[in-house]
Amino acid sequence: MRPSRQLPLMGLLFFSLIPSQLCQICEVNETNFSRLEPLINTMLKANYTKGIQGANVLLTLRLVGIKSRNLEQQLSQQIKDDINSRETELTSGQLALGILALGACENQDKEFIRGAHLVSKLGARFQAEIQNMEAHDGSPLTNYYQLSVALLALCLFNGSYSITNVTYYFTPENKNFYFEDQFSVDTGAMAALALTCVRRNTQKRVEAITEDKIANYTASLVKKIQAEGKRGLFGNIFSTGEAMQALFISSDYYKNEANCRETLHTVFYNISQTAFNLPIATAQILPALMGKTYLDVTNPFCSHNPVRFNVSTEKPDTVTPAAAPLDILVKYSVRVNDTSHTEVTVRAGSVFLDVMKAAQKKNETLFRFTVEETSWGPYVTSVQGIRASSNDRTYWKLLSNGQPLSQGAASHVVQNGDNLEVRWSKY
Ligand code: CBY
Repeated sequence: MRPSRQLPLMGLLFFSLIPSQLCQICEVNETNFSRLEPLINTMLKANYTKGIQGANVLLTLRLVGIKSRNLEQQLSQQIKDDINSRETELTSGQLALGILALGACENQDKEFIRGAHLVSKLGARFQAEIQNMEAHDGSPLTNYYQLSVALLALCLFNGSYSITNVTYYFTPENKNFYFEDQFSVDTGAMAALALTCVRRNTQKRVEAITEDKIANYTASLVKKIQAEGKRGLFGNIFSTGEAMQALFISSDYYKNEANCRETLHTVFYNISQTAFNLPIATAQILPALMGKTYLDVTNPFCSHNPVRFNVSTEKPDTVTPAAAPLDILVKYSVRVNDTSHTEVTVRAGSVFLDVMKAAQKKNETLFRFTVEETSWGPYVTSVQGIRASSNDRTYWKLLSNGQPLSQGAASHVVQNGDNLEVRWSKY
């Protein structure tokens, strides 16, 4: 190749390297890799996830460079089958995660993305979210977490979206960044990642004023994330991985090594307490712990250095139950305007959902309910026939002893004497 042709190539390479060099990464070093083993094992058990719900796990396997050919093939096949068979039912965020997973790093699934025109279909899905906001007082079909993942995937895979819409709808003051006046760190982090991609892509193609606007939104979102920081966590343990990614790319928070130590210390503690026993929870924290962000998905050096973990084939320690399974007694209530109370007996170690089932068995009219499977487990969609609605921003909130749960109905373990409640609420 003649030097004159090499020059632009070198320039391209140089520019593609710059963003990652500006990052202030806080990653686990090799001496501490053993602490991540429970996470890797949870991911490798993810062959129980169904269809598109494995997208987050596949994305992380590829991004982090965990080599497990069987699992990778199995997840990729399930995702493609699901997209083929029920594409129109998939939400914007599900389709976007599917694209990110199938298109992450160099692999053969890219052809499927092209052949099935997934990126232009995602563009239409993003448009439908915006139309819904126009018709329903600013509420999207799903939520801003999903809109942000959709924008991120469109941006990374050269889809089309309108910059005017982005600057109009992604102002950090938009109500969709908040649930009951509480800033959603998960949502803000995902939006900060998407907006950073948009800003990097639009440089020199749009007016400086637009670029400044997007940069300001990102800075403001990151500020709000930091304001939700507590002992190294942002929001809660389940939002911290994605918050770390946002902080890597648009803040100098982790320039301070003490901040990095504090986050890793708390995360390691939570790993030891089995906080990450769902594959999705693991998938959302692992990229950050390995110094990666979702923006690396299309980086030519994506997973260039695959990591080698000593993956144990031993079964993880399970908590040994007391000799005989004990029964426990809990209170359960459903609150709309009035409250319906009951008391049920369930086995020790039962989860919130078991209590709901026991109450339903006792009184179908008062306690009947429906759920929908999500990657975080069942989401309660209706109780007493009253259905949650994105357009009205209504949902069934789960509480224990007056406090909202930080886990879903099938994960939260109940204790003897607990006062459990599902409350008709607005976010
Ligand atoms: N993913 C999504 O669309 C979900 C986005 C998310 C921001 C998500 C948290 C964050 C993430 N990292 O995935 C989210 N939850 C949303 C948007 C919502 C709203 C869903 C409604 C809508 N229109 O989309 C809503 C209603 C505000 C909501 N979450 C409710 C709940 C409660 C569910 C109760 C029920 N009816 O079943 C619950 C249990 C809180 C409560 N006390 O009632 C809840 N969420 C929790 C706890 C969580 C966390 C789960 C943690 C865990 N270990 O199980 C969460 C990670 C998540 C999932 N919600 Co919401 C937030 C956190 O704690 N960091 C994209 C899609 C493609 O997969």
